[in-house]
Amino acid sequence: MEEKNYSIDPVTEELARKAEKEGVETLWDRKKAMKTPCGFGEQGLCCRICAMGPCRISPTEGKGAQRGICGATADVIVARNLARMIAGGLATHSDHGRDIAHVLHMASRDGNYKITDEKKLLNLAAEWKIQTENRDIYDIAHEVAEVALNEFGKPFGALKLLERAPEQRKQVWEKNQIIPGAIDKEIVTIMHSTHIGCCANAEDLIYKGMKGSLADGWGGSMIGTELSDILFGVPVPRETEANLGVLEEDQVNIIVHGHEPSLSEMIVLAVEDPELLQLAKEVGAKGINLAGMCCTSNEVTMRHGIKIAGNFAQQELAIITGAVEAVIVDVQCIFPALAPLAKCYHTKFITTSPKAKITGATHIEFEEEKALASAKQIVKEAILNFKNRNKEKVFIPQAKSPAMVGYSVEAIKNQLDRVVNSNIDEIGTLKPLADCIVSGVLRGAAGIVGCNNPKIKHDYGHIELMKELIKNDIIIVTTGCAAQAAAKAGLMSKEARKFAGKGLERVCELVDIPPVLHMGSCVDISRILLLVSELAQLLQVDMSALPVVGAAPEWMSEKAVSIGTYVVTSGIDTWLGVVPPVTGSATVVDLLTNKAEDIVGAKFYVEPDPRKAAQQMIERIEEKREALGLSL
Ligand code: SF4
Ligand code: WCC
Ligand code: FE2
Repeated sequence: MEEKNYSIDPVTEELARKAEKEGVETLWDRKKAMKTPCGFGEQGLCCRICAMGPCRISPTEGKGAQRGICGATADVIVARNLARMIAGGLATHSDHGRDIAHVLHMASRDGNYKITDEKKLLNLAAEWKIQTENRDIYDIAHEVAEVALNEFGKPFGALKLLERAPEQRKQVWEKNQIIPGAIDKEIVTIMHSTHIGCCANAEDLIYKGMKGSLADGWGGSMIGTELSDILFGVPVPRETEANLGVLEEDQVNIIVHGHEPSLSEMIVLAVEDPELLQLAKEVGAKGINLAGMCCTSNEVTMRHGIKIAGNFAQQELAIITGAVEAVIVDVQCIFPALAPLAKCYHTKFITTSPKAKITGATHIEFEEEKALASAKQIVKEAILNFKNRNKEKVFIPQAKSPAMVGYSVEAIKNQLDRVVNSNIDEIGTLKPLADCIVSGVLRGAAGIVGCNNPKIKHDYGHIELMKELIKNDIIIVTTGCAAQAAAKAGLMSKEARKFAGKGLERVCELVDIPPVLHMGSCVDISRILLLVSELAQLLQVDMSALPVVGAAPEWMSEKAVSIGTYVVTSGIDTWLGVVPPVTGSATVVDLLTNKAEDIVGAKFYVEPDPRKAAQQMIERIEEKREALGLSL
């Protein structure tokens, strides 16, 4: 059978061939069927905001329609579309954060959801000036949850967590009037301003997008991460395995896919239930094997070492193994294609969230009030499905890679303490990391995040970029599907230090870490913001001064647009491997890839070739080092 050439991951290639043999389609087939994408859409030049349109602006100046029927220019249409993408991403991450806040609000000593990290709760309570003395920990938790929930709709004031940014950064935001208020308000304002006949100034729309994006990174996402840690525990380093080879032939295989840990944490508990294990034995399985996809996977691997089945582009392939009894999903990044595909195998495709019902799926609503019971019911469905497995259709690729995961900021500090002489120095800080960067042992750091996108060979964008950077002594922190690519490629194993340059290799040895650190899910990019923010404060500079860069080599979602924008707005240059739909406006392109630097101290770069991107990032890092007077 012909090479598919879709992916650098042999497991993915093998299963894509199996799909072809069995006559089922995957995203790559549909990508081919899509033929050439619409040029107007690709450049952001199509507007369907009102029913006088849709209007399409000719990409050639002076030729064809130059304005929409209302008179909107290409600049306005492109900027409006981009702002709406940011609002979409901001809404998605933030609604996740809000859900977690509700879960914290219902947490109780005898309920399903409990407080796992009291210290983190008390720290946050203190930060928010919530009374903690002589109070029950659950009363404190509920008040923290209320304050968090208020961040979504409060009528006055800036978002509280922005306070964590360095002074210099806050001044940049203030000067440009992009300090966000309530999270929901920022979404509403973008939707309002981009309505027909409202804001028609491209620059102003980009500012609104930047402001909104900050309500994601330093708002909804950060609330999601903080409160998840309080509820389910701050991640610590642990071992796991990654790729579809983690599926087990003789066990009930369950995949959790989606985003919110409130569901997956309960599934993790349910699969350990003795009665359910007994049931699994009764149906002829040796046990229950739980594995994850996308960010749900990141959440449960960070906190429990649950195995990583794969990333975004592999969700169909999991079903195509023929060995998965159930794919349990909640929200975001779930292909509707899983519904018809599951029908070609025995897999049960179970949706659980009222926010994401999918035609053709089995919907079993996950009720947080009776979370564990709901989770058990869902797991039971999976077990009972084991008997329907068609052995002839089963093919589990053997390949999987060992990985160390669980590098929260707290865990990183803990690792760094290994090189601290506690008689002289304070422990529990990022100072050793700062020292390594200052001395040049590490040249800098890169945050590599985001999705898969069939416009880029699967995982190639992530892995090539990571390899180039670690070779050049740039330490990598990663989240989302990029992190899973790294885990699969073996870059998160301790042996991976051999791919690192001399300096990074030495640091990995001393601190006992891999060169690529898994920091969690996409909402956990808030962890990266805090890491960079703390480093900047240690070195008494703005975040934009640090030799630190960001990249989303295979991004695809609106969430990624919001993330990229808040990372840039936080002062970190960001490389995109996929061109965003903005090329129809020279003004918008200039704002994002050039003028942004004067405004917020960082800008976007677009480079589909990961090797070239790596060179550009290295150059940029060296420029920043020079500007800071750090050793060359
Ligand atoms: Fe056309 Fe203006 Fe309506 Fe957009 S808002 S569809 S450009 S008339
Ligand atoms: Ni985050 Fe991208 Fe994965 Fe979805 S899970 S596919 S947004 S990186
Ligand atoms: Fe995600």
